[in-house]
Amino acid sequence: MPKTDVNVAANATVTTSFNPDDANNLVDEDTATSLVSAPGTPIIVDLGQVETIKSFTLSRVSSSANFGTLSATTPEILVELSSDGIAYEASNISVIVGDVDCINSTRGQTTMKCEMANGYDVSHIRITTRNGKSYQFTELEAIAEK
Ligand SMILES: [Ca+2]
Repeated sequence: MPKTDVNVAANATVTTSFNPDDANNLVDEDTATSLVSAPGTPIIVDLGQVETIKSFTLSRVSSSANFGTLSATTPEILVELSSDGIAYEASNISVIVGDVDCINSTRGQTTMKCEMANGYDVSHIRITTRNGKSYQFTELEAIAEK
């Protein structure tokens, strides 16, 4: 069987203490639904198991978004990856020198996308908006070949 790209974040379990009733909107594969973040409040996406992903894409509503400043220490949108839900490493989609390299990345008004070289084992993705900023996220996708 040839492998195909699968969005392993689809209908993952999303936990956040701000707007928790909207949490699933982040992973419902519908760009018309969204989850608004609160500064400093993490949004945790639990894939349910370790998946070897080759890319992830975080989309947001452009009208809500002044593009987060890419910063070594204080990114406005911090994206971190974990393979156990305990220890997280920052993706360099959001920090200049990340623990998790992107071989290709996109940082735009509505899209942050990171492609990783050899796949990366991930069970949890944590998104935290900072510096007093809130964003209206429409969808997180994490792509694995299956
Ligand atoms: Ca959505």
